[in-house]
Amino acid sequence: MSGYFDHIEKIQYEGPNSANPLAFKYYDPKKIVMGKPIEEHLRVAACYWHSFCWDGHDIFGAGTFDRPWLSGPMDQAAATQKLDVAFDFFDRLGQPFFCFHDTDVMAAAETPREHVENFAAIVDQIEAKMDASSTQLLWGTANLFSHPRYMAGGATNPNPDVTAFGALQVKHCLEATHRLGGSGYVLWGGREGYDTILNTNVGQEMEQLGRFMTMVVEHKHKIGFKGDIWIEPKPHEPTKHQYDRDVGTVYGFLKQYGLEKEIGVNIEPNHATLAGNSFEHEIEMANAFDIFGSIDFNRGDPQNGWDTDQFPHDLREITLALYYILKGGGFKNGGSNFDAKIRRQSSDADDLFHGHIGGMDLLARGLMNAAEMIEADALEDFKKSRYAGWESGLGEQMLSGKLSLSEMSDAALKGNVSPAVMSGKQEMLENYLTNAVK
Ligand code: XUL
Ligand code: CO
Repeated sequence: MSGYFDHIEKIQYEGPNSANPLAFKYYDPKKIVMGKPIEEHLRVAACYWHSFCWDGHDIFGAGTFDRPWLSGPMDQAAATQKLDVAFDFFDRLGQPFFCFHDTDVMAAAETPREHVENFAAIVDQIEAKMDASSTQLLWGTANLFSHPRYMAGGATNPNPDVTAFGALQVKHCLEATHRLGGSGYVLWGGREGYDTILNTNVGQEMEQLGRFMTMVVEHKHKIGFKGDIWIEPKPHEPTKHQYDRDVGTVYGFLKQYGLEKEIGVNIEPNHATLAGNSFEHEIEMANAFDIFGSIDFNRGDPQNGWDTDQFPHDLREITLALYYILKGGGFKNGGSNFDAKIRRQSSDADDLFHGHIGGMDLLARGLMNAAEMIEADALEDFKKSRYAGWESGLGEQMLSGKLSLSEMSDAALKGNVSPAVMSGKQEMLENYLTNAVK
């Protein structure tokens, strides 16, 4: 008990008719959907950074939240207090998982040795906390973007000494993730990109990134970590161009370095929309390439062109996302991390609960909708008939490599028919989705 959340009772499932804002209306963890409890489908996680490391400051103003552990230097005592508060929150919410960056949890460090010592000290404490709690680690990650040393990137820095510091952080964080039983390890390339092409050797930086990722994979196998490694795509912010801009780009990069069977993706909706993609497009691209891993659930704001990291609230979008996640086989080592922060004016301690409760209820509703859609799968049936031509005859022969371009062309000449148009039935399918969102 940290004392910080003492006024908040443990959050319970009370059902859709409850008027209690501090209760789950839909997230009934043990309820069976498609043969599995909701909690096992969703594997919901809270993130450490937005929930416990941010005091509400923005570029125009100071912190607005009362977070005593953030009021002074981030020394060992403050890191310990933060950990107490975080686990108090997880326990009251009944949170199955959490995610962290190394620098979120530890006392601040300047030198490599200090980093190793301070991180090791807090990992011991995290392990003790986890032993006394039901909250598990979903994934860990190293922060290679906040410290000024990383202003020109971690793996893609022009100075190999900076990359060596990054290697030290990743090595220790990957080992800690393994030790704490995490099921994934994330690499988000926040500054693995550039601000101006005038000072940047793109080809050189890609080579550095390719080798760095390969080293991470080699180390994973060396230490026997059985979880997954995921790259988190994002097109820009903080840098103008980030190399891991979206799922398709990440797949091309993985193929180039022979890593497509070793590394998957952690998809974030607000990153997808910043890249000009929809959330469901990114999920389906990952399914198509067989690199789907995990999700950082959040949303942007259509009027703002940056990563606002808000808690999700669009049931139609979440239903569709969960439909495609389930169609791809659902989460395995991955899960639903809320990489989301409450707004700067949400300054009460209980606002953190409202954000997570709303997000978890929304995911549970989306999951139930998606499961119903799959039961009588009108979208699948429609697509099956739409693409039926590719299962036999000319379509099958082309796909199985039996026809050359000339033979395909000859087949068109031989039949000499102008193919009939076939309706895509967009409105009918959109109506179907609208009616499936309950
Ligand atoms: C930044 C972002 C990160 C990653 C982890 O946009 O999403 O918090 O999730 O480094
Ligand atoms: Co994220």
